[in-house]
Amino acid sequence: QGLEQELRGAIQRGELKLVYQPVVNTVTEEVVAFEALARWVRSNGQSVPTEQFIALAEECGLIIAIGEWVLRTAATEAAQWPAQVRIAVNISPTQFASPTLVATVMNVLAATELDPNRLELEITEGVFLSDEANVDETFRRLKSAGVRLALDDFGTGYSSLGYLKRAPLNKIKIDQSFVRGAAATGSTSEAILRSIISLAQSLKMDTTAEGVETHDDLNLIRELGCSQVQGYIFGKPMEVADARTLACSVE
Ligand code: G
Ligand code: G
Ligand code: MN
Ligand code: NA
Repeated sequence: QGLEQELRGAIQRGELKLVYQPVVNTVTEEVVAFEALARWVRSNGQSVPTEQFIALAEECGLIIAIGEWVLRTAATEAAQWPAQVRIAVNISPTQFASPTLVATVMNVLAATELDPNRLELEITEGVFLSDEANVDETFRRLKSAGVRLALDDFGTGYSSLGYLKRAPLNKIKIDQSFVRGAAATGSTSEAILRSIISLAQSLKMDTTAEGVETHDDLNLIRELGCSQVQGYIFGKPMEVADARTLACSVE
């Protein structure tokens, strides 16, 4: 209750910010994108874990306003980067189901003049639980706008395979639970990784392995043909100024 009331004014008080984590080409090790991740530092100086305030925002409907702020802020920033560096933004299921999502995306693209192809929306399987016709119509309109779509946290939900058929996805982000420690002896993750990557390749989708922290895991996912890596090995979520410097160092 109290926290919800506080979150309500957090945007106006400037308490929300975005940090940016690099996504790197597995082969060239060049930065190809950044994922924008929201942070909330309360007026008392305490940080609220992102999962916690995003869940709260989903429950009380604030996610629409917060999500719009995230999109606008991230797109404004990315519009200043070189053209080959994309920006990925997380879209929660309630936000995706909102009748205003497509208009908001179009509006942000127009205002920032960001190339739609440089905007990647990360959705989770939760999106598919809403009204089917609406969801499919939203996919259709986003696709025709030229925006890219990635399926986040892949492997952790239900019936992922049907969703791959239904949505015009450009990318699968393989959940950290399949990536971290995959190269360790006796790990069963390698077989799962191999299958996901080969499935994505047959469907002409990119893959990002999330949560790569060690050289062993990096080497493994590279051997398996995963196209991109995101993890502490290449960079933690960073402040906007550092992201800009890194983005602008890409040739
Ligand atoms: O960055 P961190 O590990 O704290 O993120 C925790 C969770 O919060 C992740 O699942 C991430 O996808 C989600 N998240 C981070 N930023 C946003 C955001 O701007 N919008 C939504 N919907 N989720 C976000
Ligand atoms: O659910 P989503 O994939 O959007 O969440 C991504 C989150 O995972 C980021 O917020 C980031 O904090 C976290 N993350 C990214 N790379 C690593 C990593 O290499 N190790 C760990 N422990 N967490 C990571
Ligand atoms: Mn994500
Ligand atoms: Na994820």
